[in-house]
Amino acid sequence: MHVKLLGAPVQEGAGRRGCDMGPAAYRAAGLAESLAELGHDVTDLGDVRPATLKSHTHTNPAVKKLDETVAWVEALTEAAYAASADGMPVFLGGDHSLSAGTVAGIARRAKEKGRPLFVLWLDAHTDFHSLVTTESGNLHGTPVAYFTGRPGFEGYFPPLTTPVDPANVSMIGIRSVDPAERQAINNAGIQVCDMRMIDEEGIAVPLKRFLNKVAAANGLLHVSLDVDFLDPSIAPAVGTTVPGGATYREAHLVMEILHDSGLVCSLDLVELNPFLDERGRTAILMADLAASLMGKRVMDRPTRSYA
Ligand code: DIR
Ligand code: MN
Ligand code: MN
Ligand code: MN
Repeated sequence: MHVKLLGAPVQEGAGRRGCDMGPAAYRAAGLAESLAELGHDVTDLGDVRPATLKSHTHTNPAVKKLDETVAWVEALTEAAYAASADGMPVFLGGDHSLSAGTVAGIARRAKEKGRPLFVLWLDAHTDFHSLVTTESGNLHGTPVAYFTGRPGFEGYFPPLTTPVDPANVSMIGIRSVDPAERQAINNAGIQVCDMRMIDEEGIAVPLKRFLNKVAAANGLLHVSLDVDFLDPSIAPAVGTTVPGGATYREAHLVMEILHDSGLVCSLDLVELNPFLDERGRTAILMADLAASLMGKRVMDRPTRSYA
């Protein structure tokens, strides 16, 4: 597989500074080298640069850093579209607002390839606010609403050419949902596997259910991995820790099953804030999880064993 690393040093969507150091931390953690060791052809395309700033003012006074976020989403949409012509783009974040761009660009590419795009959202949060409903004003809480075509972005974010069908989105690991998001998620019909479901069913069952749906539709799958999907005890370097997250083995199992599925076309690694890390441990864990998704394993197994 030709893996293309693209740095997306976006920090304006998060409430704390430091996510702009994420791409450098993944490089220091040896992500490129560990993927190359697995036999992949790895190219580091360097960092994406934001588009030219345009000035917008939103009627919701809570909204923060709108112009900066729009400039990133614009540039990342084009970068994701270009990089997904062939090979597998891996976006090194950067806060989660970057996924408004990466998913929009990948969706445009999938449509050209005649394949439906599915999105697996691994996160403590649903990130389903619109510019109107966000209370914190941190735009990393909005990407899923944008790329599924939820109203409330027109005139600010780049016009969306190819919205992702909300029925093709699955969220796993969820444990922090704001009231406005809860209502909008239910209306949109997005599948949410919250931590209680994981406690009761295990993490593999809902994941395999979703992957079977992707495979049956001959779909492509974009994976968006937020550091706060993980329990803060193993992944402290994130601005929005929420207790009760995925364990070390649950997270690796998800990645291993994703690898076996052969369905993943692109990946976001988001919300790593190296300023909050402990000697790089969160960066190293995220890089190890990416390696599991790209085929690192203990013992060989037949592929597509998820069915
Ligand atoms: C909260 C926290 N729902 C907000 N969101 C996120 O600010 O909208 N934290 N995405 O990572
Ligand atoms: Mn997120
Ligand atoms: Mn989150
Ligand atoms: Mn949120």
